[in-house]
Formats: sequence, C-alpha cells, structure tokens
Amino acid sequence: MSRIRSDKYRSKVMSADEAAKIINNGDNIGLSGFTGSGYPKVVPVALARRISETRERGDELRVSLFTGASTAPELDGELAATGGVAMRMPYQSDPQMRDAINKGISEYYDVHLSHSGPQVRAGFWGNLDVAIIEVSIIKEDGTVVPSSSVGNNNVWLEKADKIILEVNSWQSEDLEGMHDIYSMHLPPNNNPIPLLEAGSRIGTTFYDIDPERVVAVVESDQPDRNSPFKPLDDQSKAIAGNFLDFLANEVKQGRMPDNLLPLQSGVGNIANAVLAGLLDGPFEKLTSYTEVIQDGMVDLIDAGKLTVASATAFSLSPEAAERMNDKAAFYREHIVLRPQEISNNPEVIRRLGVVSCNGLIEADLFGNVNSTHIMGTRMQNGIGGSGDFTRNAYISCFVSPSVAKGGDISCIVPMVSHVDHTEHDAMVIITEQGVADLRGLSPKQRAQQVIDNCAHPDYKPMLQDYLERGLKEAKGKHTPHVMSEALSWHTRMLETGSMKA
Ligand code: 0RQ
Repeated sequence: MSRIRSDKYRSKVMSADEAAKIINNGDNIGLSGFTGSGYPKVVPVALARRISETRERGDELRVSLFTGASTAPELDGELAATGGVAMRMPYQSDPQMRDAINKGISEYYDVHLSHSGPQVRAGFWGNLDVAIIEVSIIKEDGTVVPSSSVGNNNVWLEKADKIILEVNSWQSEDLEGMHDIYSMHLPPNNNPIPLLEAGSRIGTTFYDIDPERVVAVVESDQPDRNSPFKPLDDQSKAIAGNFLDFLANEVKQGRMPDNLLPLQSGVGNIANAVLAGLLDGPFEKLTSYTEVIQDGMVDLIDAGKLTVASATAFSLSPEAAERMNDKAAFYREHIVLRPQEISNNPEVIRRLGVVSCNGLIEADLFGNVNSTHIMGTRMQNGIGGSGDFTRNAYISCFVSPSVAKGGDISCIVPMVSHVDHTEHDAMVIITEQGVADLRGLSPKQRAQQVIDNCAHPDYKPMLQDYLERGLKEAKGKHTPHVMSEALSWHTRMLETGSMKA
C-alpha cells in the first residue's frame, strides 16, 4: 500500500531534483536526522548536485544546515563536499563535514542539543526557510507518522516557510505508535512537562502539519546508514566492567535502587560496550532516559532486562536496524521516541535522577572534560547531548580509554585544551584503569584520585610530578597548576608526535 495516503499530499509528489530547486541561496534549512537515522536521503543528494552545478557556473548557492544531530554521508558528506554549507549546527560526525569545518569552509555552531530547536523557535537564527523531513507514512487524514528519529523535526515543521517531506518506504510501518510528539512553547508560555517516568507518553504519535506549507513530497526507499559497532575488545570490556562495579556499589551504599535509575548512554563504541556489559550484569527491570537507542539497548530489551527506553532516535548497526524494522511492533511497547527538546530536557533529566555516561576526548586532573576538540583547536564531533545530561544528571559519568593513538596521547592531562564540561559538572571519570569518584573532593584531592585510578601507568609518574610541583608553586592555593606547563603536553604532542617526555 502506498505510504502517501492523503489526496492533499499526493498532488505534491515530485522528484528529488525538482524539490531541490525550491531551495535558494542563503536559505536556512532545518533537516531531520539524528545519529544516522531518519535523515532525508534523496533531496540532500539532489541539492548537493545542484549546488555543485551552480557553483561551477560561478553563481553562489550556499545554505545553512540545522539538524537534530549527526546524519550520514548522503546528507552531511555530500553537502559538505560541495563547499556550499555556510553554517552547520548542532552536532555532526561526518568526516567530510568535519573537514569542511576544520578547513574554515563551513562555520559551525556547537550548541547543546536541547537548546538547538528552541533557539530556532525563538528566532535566534533568523527565519527558517525550508524544512526537509523524512517521515514513514502520510495518513489518510493528513497526519504524518515520523520515521526513525524525531530530533528537532517538530520545531522545523512548526517554523519553516516551506516543507519538503521525504516519505521513506524502507522505514517500518509499525513505527507508528512508537513516537510521542510533545512540543515546548516560547517562554514564558511553558507549563511543566508532565513526564513522570522515563516511559510516560504525553503527546501524539504523529506530526500535525500545516498542509499549505508543504511544497513537495518526495519518495525514497533507502536504509538508514550507520557504521557497525566495533567488536568488544578487552579495553572496552574493562571500562564497562568498572562502570558496572561503580553502579553496583551505589546500590550497595543505598544511593540507588536495585533497578538503578534511568540510564543515559552516549554515542560510540565504549557506550555500546557498557550496554553490552549490562546484559551480563546483575541488574533487572532497567529503564533508560537517553537520546539514542544503540544496539546494546535493543539486546537488553530482547533479554527482558530493559523495560523501557526513552530517546529521540535510533543509532543502530545495519543488522540491528533490520531487526528493529522486522519487530517494530514489539519494540514500540518498550521504546518511546520524543523530540530532543524533551529527551534532553534539563529539568526532566534532573527530576528523573538520570545517571549519565558519555565518552570524552580528554579530562584533566581536576575533572574538567573536553568532549569536542583535538589538541584544543580541531573540532571532532560536537558537544551533542553530553552537556544536557552531564550538568543535570543525578550522577554524571565519563568513560574513556586512558590513552589514545597507540599510547602517544594521554587522555588524562594536566589541563584540558578545551572545556566542554567543567569540574562542577563531571562527577565520575572511568577508564580501563579504574574509577575516579570526584564527588565531594577538592581539586587537590581530585587530582590524586584521577592519577591513582584513571591514568595510564606510562603517564602516572609525569602527572604525579606535575601535581607535586603544582602544589609547591601554588603554595596551598585552591587549584595546584604549574601555569607555565599546563598545556605543555599538547604542545609536545604537536611538536614531537607524542605527549611522552
Ligand atoms: O580517533 O576515529 O581516528 O580512531 O578520537 O575516540 O576512543 O573511539 O571514542 O567513539 O566514544 O568518541 C568524545 C569523540 C569519543 C564522543 C567522543 C580519538 C580516537 C578516535 C574517537 P579515530 P574513541 P568514542 C550523546 C552524547 C560528544 C557528544 C556526546 C563524542 C576518536 O563520545 O563525540 O557525548 N562525544 N554525546 O583515537 C586525540 C585525544 C583523543 C583522541 C580520543 N585525547 N586526543 N584524539 N581520540 N581521545 C549522543 C549525542 O549527542 C548525539
């Protein structure tokens, strides 16, 4: 049966190339897509073609791209490669987009995911000219069933002058019923979000769109594209094991119930390994209030260990995405996909008592965390939702290997080269070496915890030496830095290719 079931919309069907012509130089475009799921797959490719042709003729065609989070090569990759992306926000992880940002071809605004949609609603970004949104069904009554991510779609659909819908028949029809669309308003018109548990449903299962603004409907049948997760190695298993031991101790100390508190788990292989560790762990009846559903979470649902997961998107390997498509009617009993202004809402995260777990690039002795910049200058992906969760979590945790690039880089450094999460936000840092529980510790005490429990043995003596000299130089002051050397490890890395002295 056709996925376009409303007459009002059938007359607007056109090719991706025709739809791409609707876009003008200088447009702000709100696109669907969040960590490789639910992004439009054919209009961006057609737009990239058009931008390249236009620019080759010597005419200007540059646009700004706003999404939910990262997308995939068909969107970020293709468009970045044209040189026609003027501004990108919020989170991205595509190698070509990263390159365009770090070569100064595209500007990038790295904003908390929970702020991104509301900032556009508020008009901080000027006019939203076009929305390009992937959906799975346009129903007879004109309501629209979302696809495998919600992200900022509710805001883009509310604000855009013109709407292009990409109806993707690869997405399971049984996704209908999985979503919970609830939108915030402009201040001061917001009421408390009536979400009392991770799995609460407070909105609709569809987008209610103004059909007058829908200018094009384009069909596609292409799969979401995500890289498979790396197989678990000893290091990621050790990190996951340390995190699980930490959780078990919190339960033992009476600081968390037996089934823990709603868990948030970040993107990446380590986060997925933590979820895999939970599969063999002692905890039952788990819940999750997070932003992405990764493979490990689907496995936990299959095993009956995770009762409900709230998120805004899938971030699944190709194999798990097929499984989701085959069994969406089962999974929608256990998964709620919400707008990211709700999945990442600071007030809800704080009230539910979420335990957050995110990756890092580097942490310093005092608990400041860099999640975004390599050597202080090169953008990796962006802060994503890590700030939304870290600052508001009941317990905020970071997980990372203690070293990177074969040991040439220590992920524990005297001073981070860029700060995303301050010492006031990060409570627990976990590497394969152990757990540094920084709660209730002064900077001097924290530094010793981090050295003893998280640093790699190759770097421990250097960090200990830095701390001891810092204590002397600071003469008892609150944070014992050797200011002239605070960033010397990064300088050494840039000059010699290694942080080792
Ligand atoms: O490089 O890709 O060349 O191999 O950084 O590092 O160890 O594979 O870890 O995939 O978990 O990513 C912080 C980037 C970690 C991620 C970050 C190099 C390393 C490797 C990746 P290669 P790993 P992960 C919810 C939460 C911000 C957003 C967030 C992230 C690459 O977790 O983007 O948390 N977080 N969102 O070799 C130089 C160092 C390094 C380093 C690692 N100190 N110096 N390179 N690398 N440490 C989800 C969303 O918000 C959508």
